[in-house]
This record gives sequence, structure tokens and C-alpha cells, in this order.
Amino acid sequence: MPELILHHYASSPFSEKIRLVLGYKKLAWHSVFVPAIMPKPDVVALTGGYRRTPVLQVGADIYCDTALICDVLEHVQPEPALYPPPLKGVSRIFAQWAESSLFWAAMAYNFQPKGAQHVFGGQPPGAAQAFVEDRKAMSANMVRLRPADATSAYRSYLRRIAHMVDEHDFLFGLDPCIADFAAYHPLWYTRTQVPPLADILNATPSIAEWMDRIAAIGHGTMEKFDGAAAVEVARRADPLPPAGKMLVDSAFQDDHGIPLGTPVTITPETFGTEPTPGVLVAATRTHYTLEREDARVGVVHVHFPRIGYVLRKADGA
Ligand SMILES: N[C@@H](CCC(=O)N[C@@H](CS)C(=O)NCC(=O)O)C(=O)O
Repeated sequence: MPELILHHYASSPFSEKIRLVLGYKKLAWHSVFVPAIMPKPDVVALTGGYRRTPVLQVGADIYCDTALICDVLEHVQPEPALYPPPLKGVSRIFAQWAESSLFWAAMAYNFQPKGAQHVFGGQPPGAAQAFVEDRKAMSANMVRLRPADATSAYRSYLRRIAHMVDEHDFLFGLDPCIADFAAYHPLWYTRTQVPPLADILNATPSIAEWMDRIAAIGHGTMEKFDGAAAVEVARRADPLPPAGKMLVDSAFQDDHGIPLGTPVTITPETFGTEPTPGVLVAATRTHYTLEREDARVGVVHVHFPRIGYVLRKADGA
């Protein structure tokens, strides 16, 4: 079993998704806590630019974005499945909705003044301001919902989810799949991080029961690990050779007219648009891989999903 190192922080919803998937698959993992705002020297040493949370590290291979991390975990431990064959299409499409429309409605609801006051209440002076400025810079190119509109959307989305879990224990049947983990984490944030606003969940009791079932899955077997030690793991390891890859597809798919071996950048489409530079060494139907080298980590491979990311030649073309 490969040594899985998750770079995350406790209050991060997308990290909670991965912690639960690790639990669902009964995996053992190393936990590195990272800062919630910049600077993040160890994370950026590993990724070369990408700063969002979480990131999964396996030796000198760095996997960005929870959609890709779930593909890796499915490969490492196929059972129980995140993408059961009859639900393969619908569960991924549902997850994408949950992590865009639902996630941003929930977060705009969570961070209305009453919620923000609760989140930052116990923190040192300046912490709230630093967080707000960090997230403002990350979302500079996004339209943010106003609290009242977010509340309306969140209420409607919760009713729709309730219609599903009124029917069976999990969204699409008797067992959880990727859709459950993706829809759960924005609601988890409301329930656990902003309890003064959690009464929005009361109108749909079947959601509370579904959430209890997911929470009971747990986080697998976790061991604390240090950020600098993780950087050292990367420095000592070589990126995985093609035969040992955690992402099975390998055929080159060229949608951009960019040959392998080209210096490129990869940038999230929205939210946290720090580019990651490197040499394109794989571009399959599902993901890109960049090779990069620096003094702290040596040679690493940084992997991104295709969906949600912009691939450009390093010269901007
Ligand atoms: N599509 C990304 C979204 C990740 C994301 O937005 N994570 C939030 C934390 S839950 C984040 O990066 N916030 C800023 C940060 O942690 O630096 C994924 O699935 O991993």
C-alpha cells in the first residue's frame, strides 16, 4: 500500500470530503496540517504554485484537487467503490453540481455576518481581516452570492437533497458513492463550524440522519506528520514510473495543440488562480501531469484534473 500523505486543515470542507473517503475505504494515511491562508511555503514547495486545499502526496507525486484525489484513492483501494458502474455518469455529474452551485450557496450562507462572527470569534485580532483578504484575492474573478439569495438557494437545494434521502439511506441507494461525499461537506461546514446558522438544516430531518450516517464512516487510520518531513519525502523519492502510476489512463489526448515536453502552466479556472509552471509530461483524457524541479523537493510530478483547469504554454500562447 503506498504511503498517503494528506495536506489539509481541520475546518476545510473539501478536506473533510477526502478524510471521509479515506475512512470509507479504510485506508491508513499521514496527516500534515497546512495553513488556511497564504503563505504556505511547504505546500507551494511541493506543488510549485497551486495553493488550494487539500493536496495528496505519494512520494514525489503530488495530486491536486479532490476530484483527482478521489480517482487516485479509487485506484489504491477499489472497494467499496466511489463510482459504482450503474452510477458512474450521474454520480460524477451530481458531485460537480454539489461542489459548485451547492458549495458556493452554502459558503455564502455560512459567511454571512452572524456566521463569520462565530467562526472568527475566538481568534486573535487581525485573523478575520487576514482571512477575508486572502479569500477576496482568491475569488477576484468570481460573482459572490448575497446572503439572502444564498439562503434561498441553499434552502431549495436542501429540499432537493432531502427528497433523495427520504427514499433511501444514501443519495442514490443503499450505499454512499462520490455524490454523497461531495454533497456532504458544504453541509458539514454549516453544521460543525457555524452552529448558530445550522437551524437551516432543521426543516429537513432526513438530511440530519443522512449526515449522521456519513459522519459515522470516520476518517480511517490517521497518523500526524510534519510538513518539512513531507517535503523531505518528496526530495528523496522519484516520481512514479508509468507502470506504478496511481492514475491508470495514459494515452495522450491533445486538445490544445501542445506536445508533451512543452513548458506550460496549469491554473484553476476560478478561485485561487495561482499558476503552476512545469513541463507537460502527460495529458490523458482525465488529467495533466507536470514535471518540475527545485532545490527543496528535487524532481516532482504534479497532477491536475482536466476539468476546471486551464492549460497554457508557458509563453502564454
Ligand atoms: N476544486 C477544488 C476546490 C478546493 C478548495 O476550494 N478548497 C478550499 C478549502 S475547503 C481552499 O482551497 N481554500 C483556500 C485554501 O485553503 O488555501 C478541490 O476539489 O480540491
